Amino acid sequence: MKLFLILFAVLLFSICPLPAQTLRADGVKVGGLMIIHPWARASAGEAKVGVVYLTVVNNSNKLDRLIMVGTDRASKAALHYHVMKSSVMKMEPTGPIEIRPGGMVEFKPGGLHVMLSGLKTPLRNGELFKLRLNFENAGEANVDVKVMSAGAKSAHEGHDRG
Ligand SMILES: [Cu+2]
Repeated sequence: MKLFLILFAVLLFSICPLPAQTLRADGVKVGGLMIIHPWARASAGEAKVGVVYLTVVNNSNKLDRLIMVGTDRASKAALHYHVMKSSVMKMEPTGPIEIRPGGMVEFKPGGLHVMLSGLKTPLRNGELFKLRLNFENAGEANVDVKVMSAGAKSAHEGHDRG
């Protein structure tokens, strides 16, 4: 029975692609902040826009704010969020993102995201590219964004322009 359980666990682990990507306990540390699992979807064809998601955890006892984002990979990077307007999901630029002491902020499909426009080359599944994050207190962080398959439903319906 025990052997069966072990085999089962091994099997589960090997067929589930998620653990290696989402359960990484480590992240990039900057000051009291930790940036976890930055990822983007592969571009559809030659699309010039892209979206980055990530999680910021604030392990300090001071409020911090993400004030700016940037990358050499695109001509522009901006903080965006989704809003419902006349029952249509739209995206809009947002100001600085607060990360409370002991709290965390998740950038994820349908919510906060980093919008890239004017991509110099399309994002390809499996590649990494650099993203800069500037925090009010913690300063600058440079993270590797991992490009994942385009498969999942696009978070970009209702987007007017980059
Ligand atoms: Cu957007």
